Amino acid sequence: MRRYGKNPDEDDVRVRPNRKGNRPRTNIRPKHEDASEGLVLTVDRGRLTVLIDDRSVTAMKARELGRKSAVVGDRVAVVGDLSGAKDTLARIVRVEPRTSTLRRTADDDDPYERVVVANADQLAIVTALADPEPRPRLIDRCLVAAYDAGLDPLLVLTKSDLAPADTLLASYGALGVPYLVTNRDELADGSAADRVRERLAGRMTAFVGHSGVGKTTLVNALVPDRRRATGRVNAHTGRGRHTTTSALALPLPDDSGWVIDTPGVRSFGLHHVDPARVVLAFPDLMPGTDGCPRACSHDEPDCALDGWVAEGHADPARLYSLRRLLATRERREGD
Ligand SMILES: Nc1nc2c(ncn2[C@@H]2O[C@H](COP(=O)(O)OP(=O)(O)OP(=O)(O)O)[C@@H](O)[C@H]2O)c(=O)[nH]1
Ligand SMILES: [Mg+2]
Ligand SMILES: [Zn+2]
Repeated sequence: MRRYGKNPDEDDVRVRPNRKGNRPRTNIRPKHEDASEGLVLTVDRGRLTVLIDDRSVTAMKARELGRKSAVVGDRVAVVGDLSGAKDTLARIVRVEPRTSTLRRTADDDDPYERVVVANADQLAIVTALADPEPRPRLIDRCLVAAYDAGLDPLLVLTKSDLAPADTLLASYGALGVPYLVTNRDELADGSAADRVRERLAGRMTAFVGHSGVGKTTLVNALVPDRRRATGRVNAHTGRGRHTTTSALALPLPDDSGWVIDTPGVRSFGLHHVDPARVVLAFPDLMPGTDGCPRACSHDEPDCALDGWVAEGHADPARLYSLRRLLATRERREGD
């Protein structure tokens, strides 16, 4: 089975799908009361960079953590040398319970989950309007993952200097997903960053999308003093070059939130997703599920939603959108 990704140590732990979204607390808690709290900023080959107060401390997992992984966005307890001085290495002794866990699998039939980020509360789904071509299937998949994990989605459509946004936006109208459209000129004059920043205020937002869509370009515009490398899109294949190879959390100026730049993905497998959690993102449809059979997928002949919507209780376009999202798991990407 193909395993996605180049950073096997980032969260290379086989985990059981957990339907509740949060992991149980670890039972090796009470020790290390002297430990300091920190935030995982990035993970690179088993070395984690943890922000403690205003110092970046390099740390590794303590043996007692076992196979439990710490990922970007995790709150962790750290002991040892916390000076942040060169060549020091602290130890992470605890990963605090997460408020959210964004997961994906390589494929829908692949039970191997990887955690993309922890504790994010917003998912910016970044899609280029051209170069590379937008792929609505990936947007739908990211939406499902966001709803499943309890993150608020934000659609960010880049490169409107190359192609218009209307067709793509029309197909998301009924979903009511908030969106932003950016282009090259607005990146240059700072107005794109200003508009995006408004949507990020006070939140921890993970940026995801295909390689080359402009995630890092946008993050650089938002956090200008921490420039990361960006990459040209290959003129022949129309694909990005996977320039970013590890996730990195960056604070927005003036303590106004956090952004997490992530490596471009080829796919967003949804093996772990529970349809019942996706419906929660459709509060207008929820009452209609009362008449559903047990463990209804809401995309089957016995589903009560059809009759309920036909009686006029909710907008049929909303049910259509829900079904489209649920069905994205049965279809291959790129269809
Ligand atoms: N025309 C145009 N090009 C853009 C825009 N935003 C980004 N780009 C270009 O798109 C290319 C890819 O940008 P990156 O920011 O590296 O893309 P990424 O999503 O971070 O890619 P990975 O790190 O590989 O996942 C660069 O050449 C950018 O200059 C835009 O609004 N318009
Ligand atoms: Mg990048
Ligand atoms: Zn149903």
